[in-house]
Amino acid sequence: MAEALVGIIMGSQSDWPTMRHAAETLEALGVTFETRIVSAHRTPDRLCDYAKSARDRGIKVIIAGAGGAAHLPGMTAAMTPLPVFGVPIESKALKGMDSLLSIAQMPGGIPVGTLAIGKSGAINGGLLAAAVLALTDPALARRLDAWRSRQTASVAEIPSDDET
Ligand code: RP5
Repeated sequence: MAEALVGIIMGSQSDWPTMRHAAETLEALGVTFETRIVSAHRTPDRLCDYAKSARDRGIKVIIAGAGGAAHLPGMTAAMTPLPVFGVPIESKALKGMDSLLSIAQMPGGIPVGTLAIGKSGAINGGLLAAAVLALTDPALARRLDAWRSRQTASVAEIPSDDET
């Protein structure tokens, strides 16, 4: 199997219904990825191992989804020089505002590219990771262009009464 270029990590199994949209986006673009549950709080040693080994294992970009006190993207970024994109998971209590602020408000020096809360953020995390890889992969750049063209073509000009 081809080596994974993108690491999709998440704090919990409960994040997967959101993070699978990042995986599906990468799959549609023909980008190899791996998925792991890595909790900053419950499995801190797994997080250290993952973040510290990612670059040497060939990973180029990490997409990290977490909810609530969402330390996973920031702690991952602290332990790897790879680009890290954070996806705030929509939490029950605060609708993901807690996740968003935890991920976005990094101190200067350790960047995390923060995406939208929930599904949109996961999709865009996949697209951003692909865009980074496309800088040095012309075939992927063409696939990304085609993906955008298909999206543009799918938008109707006139609204329809059809609810489906
Ligand atoms: C975070 O806590 C996870 O990223 C998840 O979004 C949230 C809740 O986790 P569970 O209690 O559902 O496992 O670490």
